[in-house]
Amino acid sequence: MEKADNFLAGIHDADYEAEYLQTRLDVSGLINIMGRETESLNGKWNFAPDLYDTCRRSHWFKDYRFDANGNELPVDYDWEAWERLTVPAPWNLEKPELYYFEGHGVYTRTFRYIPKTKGERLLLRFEGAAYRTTVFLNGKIIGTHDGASTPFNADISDAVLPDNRIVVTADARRSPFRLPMDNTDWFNYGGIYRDVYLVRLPQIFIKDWFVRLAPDGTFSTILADITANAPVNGKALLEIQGLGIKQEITVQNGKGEAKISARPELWSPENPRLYDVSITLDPGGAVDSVRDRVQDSIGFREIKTKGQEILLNGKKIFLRGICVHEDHFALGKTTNDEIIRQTIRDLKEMNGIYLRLAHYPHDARFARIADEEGVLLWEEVPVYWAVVFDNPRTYADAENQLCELIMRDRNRASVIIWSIGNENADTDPRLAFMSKLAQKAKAIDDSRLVSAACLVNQEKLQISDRLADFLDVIGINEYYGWYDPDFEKLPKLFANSSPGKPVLICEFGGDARLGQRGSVDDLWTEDKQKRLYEQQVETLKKCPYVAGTTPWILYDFRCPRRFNRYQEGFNRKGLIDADRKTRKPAFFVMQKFYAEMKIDYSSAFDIPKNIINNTTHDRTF
Ligand code: GCB
Repeated sequence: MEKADNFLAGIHDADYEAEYLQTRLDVSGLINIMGRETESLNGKWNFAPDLYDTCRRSHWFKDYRFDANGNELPVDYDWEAWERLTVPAPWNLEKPELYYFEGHGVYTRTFRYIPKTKGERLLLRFEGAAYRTTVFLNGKIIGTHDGASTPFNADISDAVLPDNRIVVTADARRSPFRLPMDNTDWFNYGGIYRDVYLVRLPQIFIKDWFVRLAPDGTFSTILADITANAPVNGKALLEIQGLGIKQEITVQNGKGEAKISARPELWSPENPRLYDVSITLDPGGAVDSVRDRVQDSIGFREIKTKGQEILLNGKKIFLRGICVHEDHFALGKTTNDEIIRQTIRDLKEMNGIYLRLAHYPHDARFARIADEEGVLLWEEVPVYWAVVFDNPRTYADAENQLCELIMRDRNRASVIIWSIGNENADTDPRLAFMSKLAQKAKAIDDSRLVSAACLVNQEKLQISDRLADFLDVIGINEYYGWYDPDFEKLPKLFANSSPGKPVLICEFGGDARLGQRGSVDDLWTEDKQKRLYEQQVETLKKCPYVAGTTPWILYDFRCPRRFNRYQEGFNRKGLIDADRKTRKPAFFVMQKFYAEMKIDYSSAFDIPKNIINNTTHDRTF
């Protein structure tokens, strides 16, 4: 009997996981699905917690219930009899018994599939599942993905049948080797908590496209790169409505690029102008495939630094922002358009234009809605605290998550900064790890800034982190007046430092339990938090190299490290309660500060005279 048929064999195999790691669902297979038609697999899935990972050890997914003679075997699972959980949702909020569950879980459901066109490929797509996910279809291993917050997909064309059973194992254990590692200041939600869907694709299709304004200071060139799923030779047609662009692009070996002269209206918070972009691929006569066509709405803007300033479309900008976690009192890490739009309304009420999406990639809808709403974004990978920086596999995981995020969002004008980490001590292994990540981000995206939220050098009381040499913008987290009660260190820190680059204060703040009152010296009160914010903004606004601020944090959020009488399982540094409605007084301190910091960049659209006439759209340089 082959091992796969013996449902008991795995219990003696210490290395049982190896076979699931042979096919990785990583960035190399990731497909840009923006604007494509999808068929949702959301809904109720059967689920069982599987603490000992028996599904993978004993090959439950093969559904081997009878031996060759038809005898029923004593298998330990029963798909249909299992309880039904909602997908997408973190399992923790589905049932009280699962609240602190951090183990393996098994999900399963069935679906029907009938091909619609000849040669059609079928893609199975997950927008986010935590942390290590192994996917099986009709008894076959499809592959394994690592990372809790980035999308992954698999081409299941060769495994799909009219009637299908999909089995997904999710391993949400924390580990020092994972990203995030085992100690974080947020809740470790598990399971399939973002959308799952099918996408039908022609045999030859556009796997990825990257369309942006050339970051050359002239605002007059659009760059486009396209990649097909196979090394075809043919052509593609790029159309941009509203600019009159119809540009033919030669595709060779599956790749094509164009440099197009154009003068789009520039995207900005005040004018979030998006253009309808479409690309049609003609894979050449040799291939009998339906022509693939993708569509997207894309904004064109330039983000740069000059000395200690950040320039949006050539004009100095102060990033009036705040941090936000993806954590909702009822839905946890699952989100929807309305939650995102409300977050943006709250930001705008505070006179803000910028959000730090901490500390991992948020749902893909965020950047799409931010594009429409004119909100600038900092997006981050979970290289958080004491990562095992000298482990090559941890690095490979970090780089993969970064690349998946960049590939997902690099057509979004709203995203202006890739953050490669948060509060990591300045050691040699960390420098090697994170400088490589910074270089990677630059290599695959020339149209954004790279940053990280760094620690202050407390010994020197200085902004001096060796990673800064690899960053465009230095992010700093400082908690003067809270973790370090000596607020006077903040002005000293600024006076002691000459970073030579723009600095973003990525975090400051302190906890306040909603409704808790007291003197300005009583911790946990709204009064103390308000005073702390007043002190902070007075100091921050005088520092010439501070180019923006994102205090910690917009809403209170769940955190299993926080159990004093005011916290009760939540980090209470929000300016708005966990109910996402009730404002604390410090909210209005930021509102006032940001009203003062509004910079008029309406003149950002003044285009240098010498390029005004250069508006032909029909040629490639
Ligand atoms: C930090 C971390 C953030 C925490 C915050 C806090 O420095 O970056 O993840 O939640 O402080 O509240 O302590």
